[in-house]
Amino acid sequence: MNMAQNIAAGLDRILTMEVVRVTERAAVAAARLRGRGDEKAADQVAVDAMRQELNRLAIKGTVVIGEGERDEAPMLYIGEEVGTGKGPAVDIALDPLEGTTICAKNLPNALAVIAIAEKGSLLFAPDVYMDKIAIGPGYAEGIIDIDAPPAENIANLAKAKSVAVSDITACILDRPRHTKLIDAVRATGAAIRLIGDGDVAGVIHTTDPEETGIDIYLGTGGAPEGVLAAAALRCTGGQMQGRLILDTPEKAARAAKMGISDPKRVYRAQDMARGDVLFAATGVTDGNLLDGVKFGRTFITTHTIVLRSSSRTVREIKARHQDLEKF
Ligand code: VTB
Repeated sequence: MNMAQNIAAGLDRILTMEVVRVTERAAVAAARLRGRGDEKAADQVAVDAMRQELNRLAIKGTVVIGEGERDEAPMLYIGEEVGTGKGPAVDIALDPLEGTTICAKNLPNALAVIAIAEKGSLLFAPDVYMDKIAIGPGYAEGIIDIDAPPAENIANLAKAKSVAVSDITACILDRPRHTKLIDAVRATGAAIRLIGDGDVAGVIHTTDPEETGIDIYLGTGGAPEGVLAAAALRCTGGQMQGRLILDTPEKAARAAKMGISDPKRVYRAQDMARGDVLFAATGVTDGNLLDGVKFGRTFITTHTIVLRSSSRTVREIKARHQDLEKF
């Protein structure tokens, strides 16, 4: 494939390699503040580091999922232009530290995350809650339904997997708002992994149940995290449905301003992240799929997963950084 055909097929594939540095850099910065009990500080250093590295990429990027609205986030705010400006126009969804609290407490599965897609192809989601359901690849389309009772979704998944319902594990955020959901899942006999934060990782974990022990993700988390997870699922395969929770006139108005005309719409992964998508995540703390950053005496190691939707390639990059000056 020559260069022109390569670009015509979607994102420039060189970006798949370049993007790794962006999440690596953010993860190392955040990892230095693991277990210090200071969410804000850990987030801030990750944001600074990610932004610095992102601005070296040869792209004309626009942040569509970022740290917040311009007035509340001085850096990596929604609408901020990033990259050198000389390169393809792309949309970017990012979370320099997904799981600020888990990083502050030094618990598993904090990540530095980014998704890059062709211009105009990521859902411009307001920072509200999203109801989500997700399973991994290899199942017939339609075996999950966000509007079906949890028992039905779990039974359908168990049947498709040819296992008993009691062999299924659901991942759910540990929140009071999920009391009913948790009771309904427990009543089926399925197991639950309750997570404190980090539902981007929770959704991604459904794509590799043998490794992670998680078969299905259920419940309500952040909408921006929903778009990031959808981008990952577009690359690995798997099914996801999400619906924004616009339960006040203010939220509905905010969503409308962002171009959302049907407030009750169910978005599938391919509706939240369309076209060619790249996704990268580096572990900050040790997790089910990724190791956290390790600080050696003379080197730092990072573990990153890089995914691309058009080829469905899953790359794992373990890097040993010896030029410690740059961190
Ligand atoms: C989740 C989780 C995030 O927010 O989306 C969650 O993935 C949802 O919000 O790590 P609540 O905390 O209000 O439940 C985080 O926990 C933090 O951004």
